[in-house]
Amino acid sequence: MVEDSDQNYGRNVNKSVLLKIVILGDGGVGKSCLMSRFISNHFDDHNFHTIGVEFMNKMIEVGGKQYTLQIWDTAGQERFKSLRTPFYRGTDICILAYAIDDRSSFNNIKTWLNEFLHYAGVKNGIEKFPFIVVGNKSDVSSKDREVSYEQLKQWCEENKIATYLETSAKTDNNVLEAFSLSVQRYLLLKQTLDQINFLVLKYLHIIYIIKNGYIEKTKFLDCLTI
Ligand SMILES: Nc1nc2c(ncn2[C@@H]2O[C@H](COP(=O)(O)OP(=O)(O)OP(=O)(O)O)[C@@H](O)[C@H]2O)c(=O)[nH]1
Ligand SMILES: [Mg+2]
Repeated sequence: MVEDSDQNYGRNVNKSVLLKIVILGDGGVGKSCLMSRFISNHFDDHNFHTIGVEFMNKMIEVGGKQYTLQIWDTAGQERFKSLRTPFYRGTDICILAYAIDDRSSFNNIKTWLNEFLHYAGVKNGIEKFPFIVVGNKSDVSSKDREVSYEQLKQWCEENKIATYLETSAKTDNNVLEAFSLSVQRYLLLKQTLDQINFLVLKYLHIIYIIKNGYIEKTKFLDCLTI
């Protein structure tokens, strides 16, 4: 997360939060289409695979506050692994995508999760990082569906991921909701982490204030004014 602020005569006139989001998943699940639907409300029925990574920015309002989402669309094909993984570091939110008419792309979500955890250097555990699992192509007919919503729900519960939904880049179903939900999840987890990172401990007659893992100050109870 980066806070951008423009100073004007010492006043803070503009403050926006930049969040880096990466979209991961097998080739062909619709990652690039999800990004272009969200960025420019456009759907292209093309068949070009992404090579490496591409990123685009878009502003979004969540809870009355503006966020600039920097969305990194990655190449899902295995041969591009070395081109995409260096971009995982510094990610704020990770979208794990599969296509509901492609069972193997759903089975591979775990591999994508592990690849991200490894290269992004996530140490706090899955449940403390904002992941969102997206089952794309929800517009396909029921006879072509290979993964049910129940299976998505069950997989996410088993893997401690609280945020998931089905989308369609083609019919514009739940696309804005997916990005908005991911920011909400990010904010919720950040709030919880901030609380954990600010602890006031009382031990014997001394108060310890622990902020971001460091002991910031200690005071004797007698002269305490926090
Ligand atoms: N029916 C349907 N087709 C979709 C949807 N989203 C994408 N597609 C189609 O799926 C194909 C692949 O879409 P892409 O967005 O290029 O897939 P990708 O995940 O970016 O693939 P890589 O770049 O190779 O990793 C294209 O032919 C799209 O038109 C959707 O919501 N519904
Ligand atoms: Mg692509």
